[in-house]
Amino acid sequence: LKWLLRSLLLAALIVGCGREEQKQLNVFAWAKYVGDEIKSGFEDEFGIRVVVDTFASNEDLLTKMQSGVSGYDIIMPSDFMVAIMIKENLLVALDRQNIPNFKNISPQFRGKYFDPENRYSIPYTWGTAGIAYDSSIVTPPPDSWSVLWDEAYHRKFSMLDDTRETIGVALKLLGYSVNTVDPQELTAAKERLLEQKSLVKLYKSEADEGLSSGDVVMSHCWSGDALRSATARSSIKYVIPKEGTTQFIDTICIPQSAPHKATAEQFINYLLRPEINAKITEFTKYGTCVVEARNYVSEDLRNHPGIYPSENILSKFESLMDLGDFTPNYDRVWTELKAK
Ligand code: SPD
Repeated sequence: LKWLLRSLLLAALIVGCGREEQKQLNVFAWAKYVGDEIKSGFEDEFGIRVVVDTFASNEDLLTKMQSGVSGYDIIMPSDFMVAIMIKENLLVALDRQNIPNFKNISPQFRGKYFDPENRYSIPYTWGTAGIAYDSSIVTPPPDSWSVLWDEAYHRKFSMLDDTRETIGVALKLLGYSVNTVDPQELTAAKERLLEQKSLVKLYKSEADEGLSSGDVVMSHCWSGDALRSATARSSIKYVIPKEGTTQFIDTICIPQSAPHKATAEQFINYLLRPEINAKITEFTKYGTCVVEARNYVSEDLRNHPGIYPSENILSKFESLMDLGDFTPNYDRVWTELKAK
């Protein structure tokens, strides 16, 4: 009898733990990337609580994942960071049978260089980096990255707190590739950023916040965040400088250390339903990869080229690439800039 009782107790504990494990999904995302409606829709339908923490740069996300004890089930690295994480064996190979809604993803967004068979990543959003500015104050309207070196805007603008993007601005201004591995070009970019530093009010990746509050009049900003701040302050406009820019695809991945892998795949599948995916567009103001979602978004976003790009736009700008062994050189420039 003792043996039977002990077995029953053990079985109850196992079932209990199993259930407990299924009840929470831990998401690590960019700021304002997973809206309350998306979260609560999943929670209500599946009875699983969704907890979202945020990070501000791909490098911060990588550091967290390298520590190996994050507890996150879903992470959202950008393109080049997916390549790095695959190389470092930090991502789970997805079981497509559990993600049948993968079929809803437009061919335009599949098979990109960083994960040619989408074994590890599902595209979540896409966008560009540019300049968001208050058109009632910044005149004439800027058309070049050089406005971010203009003394007239001394401590009135912000730059992204992002190694590759911000070094990328200086590289573009100098006419170089954002993926240069030429040490002299990188040094030239560093010098431009050091010259600029005293003009910069702050380095911040949530650039929409300063623009919406009026704390800054101009920002190096990602497209969706620019659109978000334009909803708060209608005089905000967004421009892609004539020297060119970066475009990115942010993705959804499951880290190797995820405690709830099956639930994570269930969540990914849920996000790829057109009517749910439309809510991502509405909330983040970024372009998404599910074409059918267009039928569910509001009229003003439905024909927005920043949300639904023409066929060629995703090859028009430069994507950040994994620079392999050269990456620490960028990290050193960034550390030096931030320390000055
Ligand atoms: N608030 C959402 C910001 C999304 C940023 N995407 C980052 C791309 C980095 N290359």
